[in-house]
Amino acid sequence: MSSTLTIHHLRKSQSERVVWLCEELGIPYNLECHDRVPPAMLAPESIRRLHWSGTAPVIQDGDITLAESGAIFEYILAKYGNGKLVLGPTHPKYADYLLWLHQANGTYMPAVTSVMLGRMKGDDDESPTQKVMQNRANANLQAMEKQLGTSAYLAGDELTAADCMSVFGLTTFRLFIPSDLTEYPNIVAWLQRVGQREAYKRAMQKGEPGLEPMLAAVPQPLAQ
Ligand SMILES: N[C@@H](CCC(=O)N[C@@H](CS)C(=O)NCC(=O)O)C(=O)O
Repeated sequence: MSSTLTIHHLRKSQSERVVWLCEELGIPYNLECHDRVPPAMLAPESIRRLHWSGTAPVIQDGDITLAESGAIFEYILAKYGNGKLVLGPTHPKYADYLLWLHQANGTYMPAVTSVMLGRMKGDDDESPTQKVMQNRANANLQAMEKQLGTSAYLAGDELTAADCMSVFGLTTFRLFIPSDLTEYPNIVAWLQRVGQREAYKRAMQKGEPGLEPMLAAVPQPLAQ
């Protein structure tokens, strides 16, 4: 089915989340995949031309070009979602939904990215700045582990957009900074549950053919 909505996906990046979101919603979209440019593995010119941010994801919809995962999620959910994957203010899990919808981009991924950049410039993991950021990421993991001990998904027993936003930070993101999730069995069970979803499988096959989804506690190979 033809669509005015185009997702620009940078391979091995957080833009896989938007592909997954659209597959869960069952809406038509066009997918354009872009490859990272070595050696720095940044976005190619084809992404930079689209939006001043120079980062993925970017979507185009008619005259609109939009970047920033959170903004893109809100746009797609409001415009095409028909209420799917969203919890409203009267729902008992509304606050959980909002927290986990924003936690990955607001805290977890920035903290892990900061640790990764610190390591790249040779900072000792025991340095105060590295420890602050590592502790922040760990607090997120501990809270997520606790939450997933109470329900199958982050905001109840049904998948919501909060899960679609959060999974990448625990899966493909580990290509860039390996981490062992053995201490977090509820998180690993949630990743496995996500991996069984047909929409997730389709999204990963379309966006990341050849990459085995990194759903295990210690996926192999981790480093690339
Ligand atoms: N806050 C932005 C971050 C986007 C971002 O940093 N995307 C990365 C992919 S994981 C990217 O495009 N990196 C390539 C580059 O910086 O050149 C969002 O959530 O969309």
